[in-house]
Amino acid sequence: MADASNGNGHEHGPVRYAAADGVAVLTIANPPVNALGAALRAGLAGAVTQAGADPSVEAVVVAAEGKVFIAGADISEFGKPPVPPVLPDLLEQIEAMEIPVVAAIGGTALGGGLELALACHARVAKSGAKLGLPEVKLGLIPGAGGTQRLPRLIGAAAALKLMIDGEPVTAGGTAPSGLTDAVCEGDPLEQAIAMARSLAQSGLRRSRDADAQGAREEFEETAAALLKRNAGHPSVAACVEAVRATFDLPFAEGQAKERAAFLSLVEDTRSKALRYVFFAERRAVRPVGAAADAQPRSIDRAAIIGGGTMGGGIAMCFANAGIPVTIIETGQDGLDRGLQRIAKNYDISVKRGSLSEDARDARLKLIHGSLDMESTGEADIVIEAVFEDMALKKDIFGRLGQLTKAGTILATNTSYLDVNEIANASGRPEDVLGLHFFSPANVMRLLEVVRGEATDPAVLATAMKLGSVLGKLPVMVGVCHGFVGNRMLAVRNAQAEQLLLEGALPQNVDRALTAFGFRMGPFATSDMAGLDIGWRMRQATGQSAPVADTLCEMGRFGQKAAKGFYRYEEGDRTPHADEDVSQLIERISADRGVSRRSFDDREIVQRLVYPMINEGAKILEEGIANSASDIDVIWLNGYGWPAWRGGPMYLADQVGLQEIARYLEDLADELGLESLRPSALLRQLAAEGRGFSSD
Ligand code: T1G
Repeated sequence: MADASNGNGHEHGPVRYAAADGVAVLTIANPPVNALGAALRAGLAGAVTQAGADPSVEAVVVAAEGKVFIAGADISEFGKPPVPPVLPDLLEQIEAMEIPVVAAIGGTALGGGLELALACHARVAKSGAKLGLPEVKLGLIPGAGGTQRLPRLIGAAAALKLMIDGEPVTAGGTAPSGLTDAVCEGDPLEQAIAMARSLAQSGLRRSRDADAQGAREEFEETAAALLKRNAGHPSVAACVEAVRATFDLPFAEGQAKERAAFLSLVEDTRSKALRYVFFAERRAVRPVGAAADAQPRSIDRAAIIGGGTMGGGIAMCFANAGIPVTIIETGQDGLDRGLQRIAKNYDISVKRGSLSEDARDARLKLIHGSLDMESTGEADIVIEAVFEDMALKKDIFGRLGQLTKAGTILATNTSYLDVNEIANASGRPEDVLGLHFFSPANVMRLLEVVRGEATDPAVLATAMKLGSVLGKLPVMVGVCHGFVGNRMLAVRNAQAEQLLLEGALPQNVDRALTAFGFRMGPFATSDMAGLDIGWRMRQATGQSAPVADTLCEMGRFGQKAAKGFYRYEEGDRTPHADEDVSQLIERISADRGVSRRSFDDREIVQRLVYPMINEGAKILEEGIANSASDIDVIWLNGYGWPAWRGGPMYLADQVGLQEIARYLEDLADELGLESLRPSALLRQLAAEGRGFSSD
């Protein structure tokens, strides 16, 4: 390897320069992910200039420290005044070099990181290195030549698919041929140096000089299919136009077209929201307060109390992470059903091709069953996932407090009950917290980590780390009825039900919310989950929802009863408006003397979302959530809030809190509901002309 000690070493900011035996090695060291911020771009420009000016240097290799080669442009710089050298100019400088520049890709290369490698004259990658252009996930397109160079290396159709999919491919695995020039096991540096030397003799080639690869009609067919599947996505159309230019325009003109589209998308509100979400999700998983300084405990064995849908899904999360787990049930039939459901779920994944048979078998070997609570004795964490009955949960935690070893974490998966009351029943509340998984637990990323008033910070730190180990998105929340997500959902559903009484029908409300960007509206969602769940909760808490309660009394529990708010054909989950329900709703309105009126989509969205935002403000006031962005992350990952709208609290800042406060005052007056009045925090921020976001 080139040695800086020979006097040819030099530091260019986060780039180490070391020339030896005719090859200059530029090593990027810009933790945590070598993002191409201004300092790194300047460092690379300086190092490349030094190499080009040194007559003893006949070739260059660009390498990087860490598990990530380059994570891409620095996303935090978007929307700010550009600082030269901008990335396209830097890449043009690299590509224009008269001596060969070879990329030694030892780890993940994404976005501008892969574009830098494409501008090099060759690419040597470590086997398994992830290579991708994920810009569409940020509502962007590659903005540093990727739409022009990649098609010239792997073909226009393949390039377009890779960009629109946004997922990385792996070197030596799923990467299309032409993306790399060589793949090696281990560190690619030595092979990259050898390739650089070889190119110095044989002459270099630039991807920009190649013709567009692949048949035009194949590209156009691919483009048409992708445009149809992603109708309305701003990045997709721009990507197609930019890649199409590789057939019709010289490189420079195509790159100019790409750059114009990229700069326009950077200013698009949808991209701004997606970039907000990128950072919000990374902030959310970091423990805060005393938990941030606490040492997490190790979790080598787990136990789940309850082998139902939730318990089985949670057990799968542990097995998927390679952690042995025991499911404890009260009867053999229940245990067998639970284990069979898990095996079936894995078989479905194998059939879909998303899981190998070996992986399935390995995971099943990690999942054990028991009828004896004593078998929790060896577990480092026990998660209770029985149905929502406080007396039962308290009995279980009383026994777990006796049966488990000191330091074992005891967690309840309750979705709304008082975690403090459950914790106190254990006799060791400091080891107890809530781990609110979302159904299906083996699929949904969100995990609300519910801190009890006595929960030890080390227990919280362990839970946050475990959440990430299980591939979840753990967000710390406090104890209240429904924590964060379900508490706001209850407010939204109450308004949805109220709208039915005032004149809307389920299909009107659901259509407004799906047009807003939700995959499903509140009524179709209730039918899918089962109306009886909410009915039981309302009966337990003395609440009522006239329409939903009446439907339950009629046995219309939703999809499982082939009718709820909608009716369903045999074996088909498509909701169909039901005239019987419309007449029932109109009757209930009449019985209450409510004169019905129509509502447009805009008013329906305001009616459902603004009270949710107000509840989010109360959640912040009470310290139940640590930040407004945590509330957004919960709604994005647990309730299907459209990511390109940022989240309810992000939306509030876009709408303006003054308008929301004014709307809520009017609504509270109209409905005579004091609970709808703007919260103190919302009123204060509105008066100060501020928003929820601290940024
Ligand atoms: N810019 C700025 N900060 C970034 C970053 C980026 N591209 N990527 C990661 N970070 C921060 C992140 O916020 C976190 O900060 C820390 O690094 C670790 O991240 C011109 C326009 C590379 C797979 O979209 O996918 O290039 O919380 O927790 O789990 O055409 O980071 O520590 O303060 O995610 O090991 C395209 C985004 C940009 C890739 C590593 N690139 N990054 O995952 O770490 S647009 C991306 C990732 C672009 C060009 C276009 C992942 C990772 P903090 P992390 P990780």
